[in-house]
Amino acid sequence: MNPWLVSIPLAYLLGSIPFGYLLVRIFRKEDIRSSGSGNIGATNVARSGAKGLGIATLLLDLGKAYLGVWIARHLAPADYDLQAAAGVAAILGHVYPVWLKFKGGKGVASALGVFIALTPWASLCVFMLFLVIVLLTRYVSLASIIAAAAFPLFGFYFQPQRSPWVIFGFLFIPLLIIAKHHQNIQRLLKGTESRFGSGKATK
Ligand code: NKO
Repeated sequence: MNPWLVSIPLAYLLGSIPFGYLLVRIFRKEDIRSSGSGNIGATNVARSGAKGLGIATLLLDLGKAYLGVWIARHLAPADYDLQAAAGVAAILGHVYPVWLKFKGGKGVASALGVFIALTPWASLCVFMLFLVIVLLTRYVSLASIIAAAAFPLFGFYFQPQRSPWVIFGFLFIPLLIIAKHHQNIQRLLKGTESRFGSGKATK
């Protein structure tokens, strides 16, 4: 069987597991989509008052995407293109999950999982950048946007392969993340974005 036919749907399905939604539904009997920013990501889960569930969401969203790329690598170890394509499929699953009428998350934690699998050093760099911006501004969304925008610089520096799939993955995933933050960008410009830990949240 062609490893692409197995890896790509599997990566999408793994990516589409909405852990933030599920954890809040199971442990708090609430719909995270009607709280705070309405996002199903780790930040909004933590913002809703469930710090532990927020951390679990971060790790599970990161892990599912990492696993999608990992499976592709084990089915076809020499095919880095397939790993990049599986990474894109995992992100599409997270952002457009069939289970939630294609309305998923913003792809930040999942992208970190994909990029840790594809290019660990570049991921460490964007993660450090992310941390610095969160510590300085307490805007998770701003840190996500800047880390996403900076990713291609680090990705192409640390990853010598320049195939169409790699170029597409390294540019498309960050662009999708930034596009999914359009409401956050508007709030940042208006000065109404909620800072992490302030307890405030607007939809
Ligand atoms: O609810 O709209 P919100 O304020 O929640 O949420 C905005 C937020 C959405 O994302 C998340 C996931 C948060 C994960 C935080 C820790 C992960 C560290 C990620 C660092 C690097 C990101 C790299 C992107 C690579 C292209 O933004």
